[in-house]
Amino acid sequence: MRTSLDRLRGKTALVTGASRGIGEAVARRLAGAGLRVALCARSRERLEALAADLTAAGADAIPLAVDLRDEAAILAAFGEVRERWGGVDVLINNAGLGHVAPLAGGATELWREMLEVNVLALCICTREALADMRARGDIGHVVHVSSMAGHRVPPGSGVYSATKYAVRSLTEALRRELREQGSAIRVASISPGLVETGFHAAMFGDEELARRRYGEIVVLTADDVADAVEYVLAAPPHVQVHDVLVRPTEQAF
Ligand code: NJP
Repeated sequence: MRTSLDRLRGKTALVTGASRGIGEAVARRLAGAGLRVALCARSRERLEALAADLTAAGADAIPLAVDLRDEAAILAAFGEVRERWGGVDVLINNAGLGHVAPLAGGATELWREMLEVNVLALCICTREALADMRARGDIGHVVHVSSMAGHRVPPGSGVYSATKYAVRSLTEALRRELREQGSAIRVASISPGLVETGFHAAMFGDEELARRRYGEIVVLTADDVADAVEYVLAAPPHVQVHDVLVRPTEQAF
């Protein structure tokens, strides 16, 4: 199987959660391969710095400061990409978060945020990207960055895990919808295990705790996940890599 993204040179990718971690690594990888990259997240300054960095290296990148809990802001971001580049060919639904919010006693607002970003925004972005892909020859690729928590339930991760099980079912549902419609658009889900990013510091509100967690075993890097995204996107059009699970070798659960 070819492992080069050459076929996608000049195409447009929109990456959510591009301000750091896995999203940033994927955005860098795609820009390096010659795709135009729209960078979405809330942290405007980080996106502007990343876009400037990628542009200085010869890529085409735009920062789109968007809170994915705000549908109007999502629609405006897609509108901007359409105006500038004609629409999206590759969507990387990567933005996501976890909260410590148990089913017994957890705060509704924390559950709501996980559901809105991890599930609802992913659906809205997918719908908007599909409209673009249809208008651009009914071809394209949607990649969800899901989680191993969508394949088994880690202790204490109730609603977070539920959001990632939802992503798993949404991946298969979209694959079926697209097949029924005879579309050439492909969909994939990538489920990482433990990856060293800002995720756990944000989840626990404690950088030291996150650092200790990442120090217990040799964990994945954001680049390891970008490798999986590249593998999925580089598959030739007749090959749909649908479900990728990537754990650190030492991860037990
Ligand atoms: O996490 P982190 P990762 N609107 O916290 C953005 C999954 N995963 O890279 O808005 C817009 O460094 C946030 O941007 P900002 C995980 O579930 C990870 O590890 O500027 N954007 C940032 O760019 C997630 O789906 C691990 O704060 C919003 C990004 O999301 C994906 O990997 C394990 C937003 C989060 O970056 C990437 O996470 C696993 C909003 N409302 C699955 N809220 C792992 N790291 O171990 C957040 O199984 N973002």
